[in-house]
This record gives sequence, C-alpha cells and structure tokens, in this order.
Amino acid sequence: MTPQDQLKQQAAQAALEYVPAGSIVGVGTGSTVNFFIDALAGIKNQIEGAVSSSEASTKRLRAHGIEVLDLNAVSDVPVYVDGADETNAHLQLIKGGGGALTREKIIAQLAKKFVCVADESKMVQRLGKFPLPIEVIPMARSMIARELVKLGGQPVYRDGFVTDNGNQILDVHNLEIMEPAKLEAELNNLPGIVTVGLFAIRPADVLILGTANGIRTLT
Ligand code: ABF
Repeated sequence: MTPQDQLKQQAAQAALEYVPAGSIVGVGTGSTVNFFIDALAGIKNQIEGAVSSSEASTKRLRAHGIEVLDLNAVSDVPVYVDGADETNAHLQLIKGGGGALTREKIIAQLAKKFVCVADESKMVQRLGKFPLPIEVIPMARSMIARELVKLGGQPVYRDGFVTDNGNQILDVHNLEIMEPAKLEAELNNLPGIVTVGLFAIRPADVLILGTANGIRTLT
C-alpha cells in the first residue's frame, strides 16, 4: 500500500465513529470510500443497510453482504461518508473526478451529517486547481462549454465517459473560484447543467484528514 493509501485508509477507518448503530449509511465513491466500505463490513451487523452514490460502490457494498437500498425508500440518512478531490478550510469541496457527482450531491443533501474523508493532499487554500467537473445533458454540452469560457474557464469534454445517469462531463480548467457558493449557484441556473462538482452551498459538516502526524478532524 502506498503511503497516500495508508492516509486514506486511516481517514476512512476514523469515519466509522460517526456511524450510528441501526442506521442507513450514505456511501460515496472513490478509492478513499472503498477503504470506508471495507471498514464498514466489519460492523455490518450493527447497521440497517446503505444507500450508494454509484454502481461501483453498490457492487462493493453488496460483495461485502451489506444491503443497498433504493434512495426513494429511505427518508432518514443520519450520515453520509464520501471523499473529495479538493477541500478548503471551510469544508467546501470539489468533487466529481470519479464522475459520480450527481448521486453524491443528492445523498449529501438528504444526509443529516456529511463526513468527508481524505488524505491531507486534498486540502488547498483556494479551490480550482483540480478541474471542476460539471455533469451536462449531452445536447447542451457545447452551449454550456461556451458559457464556461465566458466565465474564464477552459472546459474539456471527458471524452468517452458516460455518467451513471447517461450524461456527459465537462472538466473546467483554470477557473478562479474566489466565491465557491456564488459560482455554484450561478452555474446551477444554467439549463443543461445537471450538477456542478462544487459542494459549497452545502459543504461537508466534518472533514477527517489522514496526515503524516495522524488524524486531523475539522468541523
Ligand atoms: C468521489 O471520489 C468524488 O467526488 C471524488 O471525485 C473522488 C475522490 O476520490 P479518491 O478518494 O479516490 O481520491 O468522492
């Protein structure tokens, strides 16, 4: 295991503390979350089941014998655990590098507590070095791309990638994200955009960072 993977695993393991007994657990996507799913398997008899943000996570949860429920059948998700591509000190995030941003944002919205797990390399002063993923309806892709250029970004079509929802992704490079929540709201208003990979209007509630000096928790 690489040193970075060890930090991801430490953060993922620490997130178990936030899982209430008897609850339905919201589960994100990505390599850090994969460590969380593996850790969750150790306490699977203490939870009722999971809701999942991607086909990949669903498969891994089921392989561990954890029941995955349809989100429409669930009204109460006490905790959602997910990774991030970048986080700032306000726990505002860029997500969607793995392309699962829409389902991630839906579960984050429903969850009472959003616990973000990451290694320390994800912490930045200002969001935007990681290209901002935006899920778009295919017919709107070029129109949206032109709007993003007007905002100073350089959108790149994630060629050959189709989301779990049948849509496409634009990765927007070189955006100066000075006010994340404002930009998120502005982009949410453009027809054709399904989901913006900025999680700023609803940031994480807890950030668990794996660092070389151990776990660092921010709230
Ligand atoms: C998901 O997985 C995404 O929103 C984000 O793109 C990614 C983080 O992946 P990893 O944990 O592999 O760095 O949480």
